[in-house]
Parts: sequence; C-alpha cells; structure tokens
Amino acid sequence: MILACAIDRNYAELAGVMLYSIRVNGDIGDIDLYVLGDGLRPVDKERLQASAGRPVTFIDLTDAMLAEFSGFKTNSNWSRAIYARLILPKLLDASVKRLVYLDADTIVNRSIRPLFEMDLQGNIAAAFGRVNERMSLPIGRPADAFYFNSGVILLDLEKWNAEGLTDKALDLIRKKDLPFPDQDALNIIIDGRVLPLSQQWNMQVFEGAEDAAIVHFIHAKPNSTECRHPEQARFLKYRSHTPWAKARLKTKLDKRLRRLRHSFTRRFQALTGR
Ligand SMILES: [Mn+2]
Repeated sequence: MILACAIDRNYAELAGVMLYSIRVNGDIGDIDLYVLGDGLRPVDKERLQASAGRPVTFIDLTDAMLAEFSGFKTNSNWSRAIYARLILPKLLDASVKRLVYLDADTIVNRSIRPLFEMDLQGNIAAAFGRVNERMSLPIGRPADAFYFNSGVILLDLEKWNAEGLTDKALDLIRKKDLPFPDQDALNIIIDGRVLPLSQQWNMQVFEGAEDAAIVHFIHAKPNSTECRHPEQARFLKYRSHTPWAKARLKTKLDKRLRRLRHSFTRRFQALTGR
C-alpha cells in the first residue's frame, strides 16, 4: 500500500508539513510514501525526506509524462502536478493494491490506518463528497449527483488499471472544457463507484476541524498571512519541527509574483512549443 502526493516546488513546504504530521500521527506502519514531483530540486527532496523521518520514494515527472498533459489548463494555483496524480496509478508496480492520494495542503491529526484498511465494498474508490448541484450541472451530471473532493482519495489500483482509467481521465480532459479538470474528470469516470467517506477524512470547513483526522486547507494556505483557518496554529506547530521552521509566511505579494511568473512561463512555453 502506498500513500502519495503530487507537487511542484511551490508546494514542497506544505507537503513537508503534511509528511511530518503523518510521521507523528498517521500510524502508517510499513505503508510506503511516494512524492511525484514536478521540478523538485535535490534540496527540496532532502527537506521532504527529513520531514517524513523515513524513506520517501520520489518520482520525477519526465518530459514524456508531461507531454500527456500538453495543452491542459493550469494557473498559479493549479500546476501541472494536479494532472500528475492521474498518471500515478500507471507508474506504480502492479503488485501495489491500494493507493491513498493526499493533497499537500492537508495535515493528519490521527491514525489514517482505518482509511487504508477500509472495506471498499466493491467500489473503485472512497472519497468525501456530497450532493452538489453547483459542481455537477456544469459538467453535465444531474443536480442530485454525488460530487467528491479529490484531495483525499483511496483507490483500488487493480480495478483502476484494469479499466485503463488514467487514459480515460486524460482523454476526457483533452476533449471537454472542465472547470475543475482533474477533479471533474475523476467524478465523471468513476461515477457511482465511490464509497462516501465521512467528513473527518477530508475536513474542509472550519467548524469541527479540531477533531478531524485530516484537515484540508482548501482556501488560503496555512503558510500564508491570508490564512484565517482555526487549525493554522496546529499547522505551524508541525512546521516548527521541519526544515521550514523559520520560513516566513507567504504574503499577497508572493501570490502576485507567482501569478506573474506563471503567465510568463506559459507564454514562453507557447512560443517555444514546450
Ligand atoms: Mn487541496
């Protein structure tokens, strides 16, 4: 069994704190940690490894892998790494039966062993979601469809790979203009085969966050001055034990610079066809 995340360099700090929280609370035993990285430097990997306190397997995104998502939507918040999670099942050894994918903007406050050991009851995945008209209608699903968040997802890899779902998801993103491409594609291709998880595994709202097993910072990130989340203090406590202990909090200006950098990079890629 594997626990994995997919990040670029901008998310290394968040991933490091997430890995540290797993080390102290996750109770993952011999479950292997994987980080799929887009442009991670050796120093980023060293820091992630130090935070995890155990071996981490790094998979670097190659040009061939990136070619699969050429032309896919990105912005300064959604990097190419959001698509990388879709190809992850294809990159792993066929003997791996289960994968828990965790977004880097999460912290783990309790044992996540129950998540790995959960009976999927024949489903292909487990994730937290709800009936969500606002997310479902724009992608052509009924108003009463169950829509899950892809930040915490347990996958049955045998079923996933047997049905070639990576290629199906990528095809769908290529053909349709989906507002939240990776998450929408997942919701469409495994529709009806997702075991609903309790909210404590992917707590996105502030209320009750202190008791959740996994807190997911979906808005302002906890390493930024804009974060108003009640669990930011816990994030910073975990962070104080990682190589990012003394990193300054990101500001609005950092965000603007990141946006600028992103748009320049995109123009450059358009010009050079990369
Ligand atoms: Mn997230």
